[in-house]
Amino acid sequence: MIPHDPGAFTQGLEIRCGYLWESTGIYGQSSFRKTDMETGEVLDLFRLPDTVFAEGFTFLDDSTVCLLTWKEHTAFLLNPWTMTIENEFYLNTEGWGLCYTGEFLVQSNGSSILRFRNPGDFSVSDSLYVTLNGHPQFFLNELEYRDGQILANQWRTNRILFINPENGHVERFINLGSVTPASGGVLNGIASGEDGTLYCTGKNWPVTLLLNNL
Ligand SMILES: [Ca+2]
Repeated sequence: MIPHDPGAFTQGLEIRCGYLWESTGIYGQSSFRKTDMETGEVLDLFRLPDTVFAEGFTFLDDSTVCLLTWKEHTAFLLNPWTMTIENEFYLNTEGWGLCYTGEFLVQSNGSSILRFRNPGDFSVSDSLYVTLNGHPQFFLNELEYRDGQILANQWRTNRILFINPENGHVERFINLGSVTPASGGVLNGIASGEDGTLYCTGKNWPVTLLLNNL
């Protein structure tokens, strides 16, 4: 494990270009951060306007980040190196989690539906109804795309779901309850490393877990 800023109300986590990137929420405190993958140190921090509650994000390419807001009906495009807002899209739902398949942005909004959006204009291309053994899975939150699967934190649980993007079936899930730190809030951050290691953290957690062989 590596240290994690316990003041970070984590909403999104992703690894890119050798750094661990993070978004944090709360009105007046929302931020996008570049952190060190080995020490957890915050190396750069962009503070969003006080009127914005930041949510999940994903990289579209090495210099473009798409960042959701919760209820502000806006998705920002950021340059992560200059930490500047370069564009924005209208978002017609609540924004929760986001990942990128290389073709589509995949967005959650706390329901059991994932929306596939075109990265050029944020228009909806398709929707995916997520089920486990036929039962809808609600409160889908932070997302990560890895090896052809969509990984999703399920809000207020310690579960990470592994979802088939073709049919929405949860093919398996893991429960991190036994390794969740005693202090802090809910699990809410999944990032996939190049060697397959999953970096997992949560809202106000003191650590980020490094999980292998999952
Ligand atoms: Ca993620």
